[in-house]
Amino acid sequence: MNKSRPSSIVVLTGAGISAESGVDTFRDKDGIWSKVDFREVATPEGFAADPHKVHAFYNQRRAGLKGIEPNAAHFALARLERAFGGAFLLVTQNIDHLHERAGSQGLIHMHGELANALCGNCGDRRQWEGDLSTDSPCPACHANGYLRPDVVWFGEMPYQMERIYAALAGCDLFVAIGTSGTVYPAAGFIEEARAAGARTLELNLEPTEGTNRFSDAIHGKATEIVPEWVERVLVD
Ligand code: BJW
Repeated sequence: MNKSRPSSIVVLTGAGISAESGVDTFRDKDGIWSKVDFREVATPEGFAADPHKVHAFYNQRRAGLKGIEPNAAHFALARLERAFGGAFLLVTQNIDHLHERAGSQGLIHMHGELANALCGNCGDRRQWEGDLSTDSPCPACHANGYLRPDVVWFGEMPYQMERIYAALAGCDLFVAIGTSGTVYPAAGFIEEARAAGARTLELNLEPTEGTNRFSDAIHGKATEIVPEWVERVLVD
């Protein structure tokens, strides 16, 4: 295994990096999917069946964004992006804005952004801070009933996949942080990175089902292990 300083890093983050900021994860014991059926709120079919329920679910989570702050792990990744001399891509599955608020700049929100609305009629996408409802007219095409949260539901294609796969094909270090590795295509990124000959590292509270697929793993709270790892990369 090549332990020399990496020249191209791809970092994938999941809900666990925001957990210590007070954002719920999905599959932990008290996670979001233990309280709500994902088929009802996170699929196009669920939205078609009951848009009021889906809007209420995301309106509540959007309102919750106002009270949260980035934590030491978000700040550490922003510092890595600024201070690392090589190629760096941060890909997040999270729909919160904590990476940006910590100073990350070039990141990809592959599962969309909670603070954006998407029009299912004209494709307009724009920042949306308040509630969405079935009566909200699209500011671009003025059609009623088409606005939805700009998030990627099951069965939908995540964003910017070509750019992500290109970065994975050229990276020599892939790091997955705070993700259970159960949702594809993100769960398959490690195989892409391995096929490119990259070293792979899992940083998570506890071992995931896929831990053995990584060449290295460090387990603990993101606010502790991510800043420590970033400092090691930058001094190496
Ligand atoms: C800490 C911590 C601390 C806690 N410090 N760590 C069968 C086989 C293969 C694939 C499929 C299949 N059947 C269906 C599919 C495809 C499907 C899929 O993968 N399903 C699986 C569940 C099997 N995927 C899709 O549909 C995707 N699209 C797709 O495949 O497109 C191609 C296609 C298109 C058209 C037709 C067919 C195919 C889209 C997936 C969209 C996922 N969307 C969600 C909701 C987004 C909006 C919202 O937030 O409501 O995204 S689901 C949810 O899961 C959310 C997350 O981004 C995603 C990943 O969750 P994450 O981040 O990993 O969270 P957790 O909770 O699972 O894990 C948290 C981790 O943190 C844990 O490990 C903790 O230990 C750790 N942790 N505290 C460090 N303090």
